[in-house]
Amino acid sequence: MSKIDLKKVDFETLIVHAGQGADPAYGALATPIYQTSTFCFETVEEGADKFANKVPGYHPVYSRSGNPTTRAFELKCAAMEGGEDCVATASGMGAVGSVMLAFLKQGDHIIFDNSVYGGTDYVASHDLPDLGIEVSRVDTGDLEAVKAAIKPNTKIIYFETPNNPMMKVTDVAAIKAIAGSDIRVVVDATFAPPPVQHVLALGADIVLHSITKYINGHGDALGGIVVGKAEDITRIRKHCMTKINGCPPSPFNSYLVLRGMKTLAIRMKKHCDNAMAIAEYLEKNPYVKTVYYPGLKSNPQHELASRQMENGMYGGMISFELKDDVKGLSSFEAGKKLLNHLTIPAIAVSLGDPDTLIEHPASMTHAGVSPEERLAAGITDGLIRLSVGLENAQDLINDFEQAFAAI
Ligand code: LCS
Repeated sequence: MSKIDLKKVDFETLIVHAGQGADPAYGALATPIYQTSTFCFETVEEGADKFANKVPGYHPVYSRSGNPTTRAFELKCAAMEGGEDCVATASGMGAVGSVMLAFLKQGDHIIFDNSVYGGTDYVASHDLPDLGIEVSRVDTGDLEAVKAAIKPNTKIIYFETPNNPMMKVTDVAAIKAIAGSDIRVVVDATFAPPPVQHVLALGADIVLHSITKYINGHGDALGGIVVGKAEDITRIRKHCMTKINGCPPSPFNSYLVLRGMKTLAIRMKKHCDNAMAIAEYLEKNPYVKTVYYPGLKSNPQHELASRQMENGMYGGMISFELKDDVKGLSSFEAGKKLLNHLTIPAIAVSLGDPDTLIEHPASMTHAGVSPEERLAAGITDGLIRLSVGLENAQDLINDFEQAFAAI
């Protein structure tokens, strides 16, 4: 383990070293991939003691409940978020599902933001009600509506900030003040991981991420994490992640994420700088009706975003909508042409990759959300979502220029 006092160093240093150090076996600097399903005991007594947690230190017994490569990844993520502990999962949805099953039972109530990732929306609209869990959908940007939705059986308030795909920012501290100590505030911060924001410090009880996105950052592994108080994380790990969900990440994927996270600080800065340049370009473009990016001064949530997000960074995600009369085409038809003419962005879902990705939420990430719910959340058929990559910003702008010209 690293000897550095992580409390005394900047995030740029912390993210390189946290959770890692010379490996105890041979001193390897890069954390080895412990590609094993099980771990041997010298004696029956040692096995029994390890299962009974009577052995000090980290002592994995079976890779579903613990693996040294995955543990290094978890410890790095706990340090990244400033939380007591972390549990890693095989995907972001594994993290979402494990939190739900750990803290909700039949008859409980959860307040969900009215606009979340399509997969999470399915959990709120179908899976939880099927289990006898009451779900209220409210706009968590409307604090009075959140207050009014609270019931005696409310256990969780759940939202993404910024949210997928509208970039709506929810005031974490204000929601926690409404929730009080009995209701857990669970925040999906996938769209803006540290160092862009630290939602536990703002008052969230639990933060989760799809690390498939920025945290791994290379578009080559799925994964999820949940960070919070040690007691909560133990409950999620023991009762859900390792049991009913059974969804640990593979040691190889944990290794990939550890590798990717070494550059998280510099990658996020570049994603944010590029996104700001492109949002400003799109805002001035005569064919664009609206740009959704909290970094823009014209964004109605810019002041809140500036309080909640750090060091002038607002994330690398932008959504925008074209005007309805672009060369005689509807916003949707013009948008399709624009995407088909771009040469640098890949037409693909997911986000947070080095490559710029562009997609159409209504037919892709949010196709499973009902048209009424989509419209209520602002997801029109003409909305386009852009995950700004690490390429040169001017190259991306030039590509947009030629694609707009070709519509
Ligand atoms: N939370 C958010 C905010 C997400 O955007 C996603 C996936 C998940 C959770 C689930 O994570 P996964 O299981 O995929 O690791 N979002 C996707 C998207 O916008 N395009 O493709 C996947």
